[in-house]
Amino acid sequence: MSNLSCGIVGLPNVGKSTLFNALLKKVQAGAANFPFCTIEPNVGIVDVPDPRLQTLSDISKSKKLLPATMTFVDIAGLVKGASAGEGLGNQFLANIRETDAIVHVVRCFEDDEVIHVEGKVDPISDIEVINLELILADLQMTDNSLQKLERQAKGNKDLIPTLEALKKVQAHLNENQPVRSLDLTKEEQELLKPYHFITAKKVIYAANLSEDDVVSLDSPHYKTVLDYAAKENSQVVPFCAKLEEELAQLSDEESKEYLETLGLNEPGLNRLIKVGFETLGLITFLTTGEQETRAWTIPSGATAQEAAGKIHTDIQKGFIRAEVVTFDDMVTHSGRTKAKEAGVARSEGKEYLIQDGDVVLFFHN
Ligand SMILES: Nc1nc2c(ncn2[C@@H]2O[C@H](COP(=O)(O)OP(=O)(O)OP(=O)(O)O)[C@@H](O)[C@H]2O)c(=O)[nH]1
Ligand SMILES: [Mg+2]
Repeated sequence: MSNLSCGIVGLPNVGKSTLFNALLKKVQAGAANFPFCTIEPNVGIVDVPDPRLQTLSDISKSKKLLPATMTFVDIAGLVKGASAGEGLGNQFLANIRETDAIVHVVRCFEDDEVIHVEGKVDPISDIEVINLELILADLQMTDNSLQKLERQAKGNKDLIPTLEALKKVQAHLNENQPVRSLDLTKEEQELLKPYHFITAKKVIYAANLSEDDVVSLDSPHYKTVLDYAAKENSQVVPFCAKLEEELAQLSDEESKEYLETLGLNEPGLNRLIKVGFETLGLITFLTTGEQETRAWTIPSGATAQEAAGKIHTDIQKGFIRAEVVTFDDMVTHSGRTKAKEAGVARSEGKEYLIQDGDVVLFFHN
């Protein structure tokens, strides 16, 4: 997958599909007030909101504007015992094995009309149910893989390091711990990559709050989620699926006005995507010209030459130099030409570490 992807998990009927639809700004997934509304997974690609693109595009009079994108996968809800076949089971987790991060939707809103599978709103207990099911799903896969690998390793000694690493994972999962909290060497991490453990991925808790609570952030449920997440170094993004659903149907202008009347400065979805970026250690660099203005996603710490490869392998191979102007300088000087005249365009070599918001022009042969 070339762009970033997130799998959405949570109990049934907590607002996963409502969130998914709001992200896509259209109704693609069925969302309704009964558990297991979603059966088949929904996959959608969302533009990463970045106001810098419009600004640059106006300066360059670009014909096209190409934001970075993020893929979201909305799957069936999990319940206690899913790994043993309860509810719809855990088979749908296979659809999010290869995503980069997990968005865990947690119900924090009270509403007697909306069915809660456990009968009452209790975010921590809900989180623990899901986290345990994710651990059990990884454990099932590990157990199966180990059986096969043990047989194969008898005839092929090269497989022994993988076997040992898997056993380490198995023991950890057996203690009800997620793979992400296991200390693994670089080698072990490489060997285990093909297994795509769900609990090795970073988690972002998306706390689904009521319309009032999302403004005041004064909900005890929300606070318990914050505390829980802090202990495992995970991020929490508060949002209100109902509100996001309404916002998604408005124009940008209307949505902005509506948010202002509520005292909010941006949609929760934008925060979710931003936090997704941070959590995965990603940054954006920009290219702009008459043809197009475009956002590119790279890992923080990527060099200019690596960034060039994002655009085309030829530019990476034949890299000569990168001419870098910061976004702010592009705005101050109304474009690259004047920025150069003002002496704020830097010429950087292949080892230069790209910074978020760099507007880059690559020279190559
Ligand atoms: N009051 C209120 N209701 C919500 C909110 N978010 C979702 N709902 C309602 O909860 C119900 C379930 O929402 P879905 O988005 O279908 O939930 P889901 O998590 O996808 O459920 P499954 O697909 O069954 O796992 C719908 O009737 C939503 O309108 C919210 O923030 N507030
Ligand atoms: Mg759903």
